[in-house]
Formats: sequence, structure tokens, C-alpha cells
Amino acid sequence: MHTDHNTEAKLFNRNGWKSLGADRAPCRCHIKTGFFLLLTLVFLVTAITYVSEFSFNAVFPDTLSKKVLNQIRSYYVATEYLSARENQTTFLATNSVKQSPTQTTNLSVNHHVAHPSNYHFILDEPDKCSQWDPFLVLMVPVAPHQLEARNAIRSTWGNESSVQGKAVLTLFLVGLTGGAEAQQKLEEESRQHRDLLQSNFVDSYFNLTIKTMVIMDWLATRCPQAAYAMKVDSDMYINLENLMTLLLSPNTPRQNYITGYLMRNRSVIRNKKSKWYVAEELYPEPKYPTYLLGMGYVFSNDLPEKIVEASKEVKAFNIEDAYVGACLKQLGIVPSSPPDPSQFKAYMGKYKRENFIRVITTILGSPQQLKDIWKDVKKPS
Ligand SMILES: *[C@@H]1O[C@H](CO)[C@@H](O)[C@H](O)[C@H]1NC(C)=O
Ligand SMILES: *[C@@H]1O[C@H](CO)[C@@H](O)[C@H](O)[C@H]1NC(C)=O
Ligand SMILES: *[C@@H]1O[C@H](CO)[C@@H](O)[C@H](O)[C@H]1NC(C)=O
Ligand SMILES: *[C@@H]1O[C@H](CO)[C@@H](O)[C@H](O)[C@H]1NC(C)=O
Ligand SMILES: CC(=O)N[C@H]1CO[C@H](CO)[C@@H](O)[C@@H]1O
Repeated sequence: MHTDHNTEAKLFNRNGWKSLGADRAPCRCHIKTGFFLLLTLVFLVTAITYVSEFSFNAVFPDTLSKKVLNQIRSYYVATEYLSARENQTTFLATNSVKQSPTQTTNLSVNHHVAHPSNYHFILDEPDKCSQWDPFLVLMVPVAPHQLEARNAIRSTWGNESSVQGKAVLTLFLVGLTGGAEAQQKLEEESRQHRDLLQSNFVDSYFNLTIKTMVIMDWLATRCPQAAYAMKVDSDMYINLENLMTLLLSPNTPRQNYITGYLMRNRSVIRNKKSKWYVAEELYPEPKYPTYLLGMGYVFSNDLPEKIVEASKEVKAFNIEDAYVGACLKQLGIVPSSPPDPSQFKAYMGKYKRENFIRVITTILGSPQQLKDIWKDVKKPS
């Protein structure tokens, strides 16, 4: 989800959207400018409509699909949006988290801000995996207030406890809530569903790298028995049958395996206005190593422990999926392309049932859409 930086940055750099009118003479050109803008808009809408009939991945791998994906994502993260620029310093400081003496973590370990040793669980399900013995664990990072998204998942793919005879477990990870009342509600929800994990970092868009590393820590320490895990965002559709078929295939490695939507040769965004801006102090190289788009990536469950360990050597930055990519590079593990890359789709375009029957995962627009599509896909044909 942090990936469309390229396109967006370019668009902003060239003042394509924002200051078109301002750049072009402050004269009588208003009408002309307006007309030009309108034309651009009409063209874009037409292009989007046209392309959405096809596979976005195939037609516009790096430009328009990314922009659209971006827009879908923006709805979700808008409320959590924080000025990345002003908050880069958080990730620069090592040991920026004040340790309380009552904390269970090892106080002598002072890693960078994203290392999970800095945090502890407030809500935990430490026995869930020994009780459930899952083959696959779906780990969903979500903001505390996104109850609707959690409930949509609970009534769809999160409610599939067994797929092709293999146990599947879905858990949500949140950070700190804003206040006591929200915390109380969350604890109630936890008692009711027993599927919430909460860690004591500030829950924000900027802090998604911390969230991901805490997910890896939970898998490594509370669920080593699982064979595979998936980090999957709360606005995703998952076809568990297809995912299970991939995981049970004799060609799928049981170790050092990670797959999803591959991001190759991606530039780091240095435009300070971008949401995906990363300072050179945090990440000096101009390109990210190959990584998997954060919307949903699947991995053999030996990796979480290795990633947490490697992350001690990899300075934190705020692009969670690229950060995991940097840890994989440190480990010398190369992300795998899925047997059918079109099964990990950023954007599906216009709803077609047969596409959702074929795919493994794709981004949706709303929790309601997940419920609607789920119902439609599950109905006997
Ligand atoms: C805490 O971490 C230090 C340094 O990594 C290690 O030497 C020590 O054994 C750890 N203590 C505990 C209780 O885990
Ligand atoms: C989950 O599925 C079971 C049937 O398998 C159903 O009884 C239950 O209501 C479902 N839970 C939700 C939250 O939809
Ligand atoms: C990220 O989390 C850390 C640890 O809770 C916190 O100190 C920091 O303020 C957070 N940053 C943002 C931007 O939320
Ligand atoms: C990587 O991207 C750069 C432009 O940013 C391009 O010049 C180069 O050819 C690309 N390399 C590969 C292997 O695609
Ligand atoms: C501009 C901005 O959003 N700054 C945020 C940086 O992070 C702190 C928490 O560490 C927030 O309180 C600020 O609002």
C-alpha cells in the first residue's frame, strides 16, 4: 500500500494536479485552464472505466492501477494520516520507548523503535495456537476503531476455521486506543471473540512498521507450530480455498518462503509532501530491495523469528512492507513470485464473480463490500 509513491510523487512534482491553474498565467486563462482540467478529468475517468474491465496488473503495471489503488487506500488511512516528515525522528532514535519497570520485556535490550522487544502485549491469546493447532494463521493489522472491518472479516474469511482439512486461525492486532472508554470497548470485544491482540505502541499509520514487527514477534513466540502465516490488511478479500491450494502444493517450500504481489526496483520517495516520504538518514539507498506489497503476503512460519532477529541489524523506517523486504535482504531470502501472479491483485475493477473465484487476495472498498461479495461468491452456482 505504500507503493504508489512513484506515481503520486511524479504527479505532485510536476504540479500536474494542484497548481496547474496557478502556474499558467494569472490572466484570462481561467476558462481555458478549467476546460483543460475538465478534459484531463474526463480522460482519466474514461481511462479508469475502460481499464477496469481488464486486469489492472496486466494493462498498466506501474501507473494508473497504482494511482487507483492509492485512492482506494487513501479512504482507509485518511483518518490515521500523520505528517511523516515531522515524525521521522521517532524512528531515528534508538530506545525511544520509555520502559516501565513492571514491563516483561528485557530491559537491557535497546533496539530501534520498531523492534518488538520495546513493546508488550496488553491483550494476548497466548494459548490460542496450542489449542487450535493451526496450519495457517491470518494476522490482520487494524486500527482500534475499525470494528466494522473486524466484524466483516469475522463473518467472512475470518470465520473459516478449517479449509481442505487444515485448521486456520484469524487474529487482529491493534496498538493503543485513544482513551479509557475505547479501551474498555476493545476489552469487551476481546472477551466476546477471543481474537484480539493489543500491543502498547501508539497506533498510527506512521507506526505500521512497528505493528508488522509485533505481528512477527507474536507468531515467533506464541505460534511457532503453525506451518504458514499471512499478514493481511483489514480491507482485503481472501479466497482461502485458493490460498490453501497454493500452500498444500508440493512445489511450495515449507521454509524461507514468502510470496505475494512482488514490488521490484521501487524508488524511495524523497518528496517531503508524500505520505511515503522516507528521509535519507532512515534509508540512504535510492531503491528498496524487492519486497511484497503490504496488502497481503504469505510466508512459511519459520520466517517471523528470523525477521525479528534480522531487524536488529536493519534500521527502522516507516514503510512497513519495504522494511520487511529490507529484513529479508539482510537474511539473504529472496521473495518468490506466486505460481500465478494474477492471484494477488491490487485492484479488480468492476465486480465479476469469476474473478473472485480465481483470485487469492485483492483489495476491497468497504466492509460491506466484503460481506456482499462473500455472499455472492459462496452461493451455489
Ligand atoms: C537480556 O538481554 C541481554 C542482552 O541481549 C542478555 O544478555 C540477557 O541474558 C537477557 N536477559 C534476559 C532475562 O532475557
Ligand atoms: C461462523 O460460521 C458459523 C457456521 O459455520 C455460524 O454459525 C456463525 O454464525 C458464523 N459467525 C459469524 C460471525 O458469522
Ligand atoms: C509510534 O509509536 C511510538 C511507540 O509507541 C511512539 O513513541 C510514537 O510517538 C509513535 N509515532 C507516531 C507518529 O504515532
Ligand atoms: C529500475 O528502475 C530504473 C528507473 O528508476 C530503470 O532505469 C532501470 O532500468 C530499472 N531496472 C530494472 C532491472 O528494471
Ligand atoms: C504532525 C504530526 O502528526 N505529528 C505527530 C508526530 O507524532 C506524535 C506522536 O509521537 C503526534 O503526537 C504528532 O501529532
